[in-house]
Amino acid sequence: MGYQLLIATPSPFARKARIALREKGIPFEEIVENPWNDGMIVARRNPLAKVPVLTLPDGRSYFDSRVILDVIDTLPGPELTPANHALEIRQIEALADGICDAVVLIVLEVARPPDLRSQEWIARQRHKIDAGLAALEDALSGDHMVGGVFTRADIAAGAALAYVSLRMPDLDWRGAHPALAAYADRLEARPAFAASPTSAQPIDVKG
Ligand SMILES: N[C@@H](CCC(=O)N[C@@H](CS)C(=O)NCC(=O)O)C(=O)O
Repeated sequence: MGYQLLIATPSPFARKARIALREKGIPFEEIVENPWNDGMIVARRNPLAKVPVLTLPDGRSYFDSRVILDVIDTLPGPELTPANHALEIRQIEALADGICDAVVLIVLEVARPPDLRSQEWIARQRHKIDAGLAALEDALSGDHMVGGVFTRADIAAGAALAYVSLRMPDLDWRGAHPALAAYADRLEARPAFAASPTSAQPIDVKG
């Protein structure tokens, strides 16, 4: 068995791992799961039953995209977390992941029956997204987030920006942040991003 990655096609967290493996040139099997359904492989490899999960050729599995990117960074290929900028890179990754967390919370809230939906909660998450996007634009310097080179900060930022566009098409972040939009377009033109497209997948949240 080679490397296996459990993903969902919309998941920005899974997309980080898909892109990182491709940037490294590591061949892997991409297995599409629906973590919301019963009987999925993901629940046997991650007690939290969330994607992504990376399984190594020796059978060990790792979950949580940040841990998975740490594992991927130990593999041969270009370094994604250069040591001289590691903290700044991780800070941007946390920011990008936090934007995605807020988007997920809005998507789940909007899926609730209208009388159970909290507009205050949605507005609270929306504020985090707006502030997070502004902070990403502030961090941007030329073509990259940190250190003038491509790093996992760019992988996380690119995954987050595409996810905002997928889930919140009415949020005109491109109009509000044109430099960030041009940056996202440059990232999406990279072969590893283009080979790891994000797309909607039906979810059926029970309960
Ligand atoms: N912190 C985790 C978040 C992973 C996550 O939330 N994955 C979602 C898909 S975007 C999931 O599998 N959700 C299923 C569930 O919550 O049961 C990471 O970075 O990998």
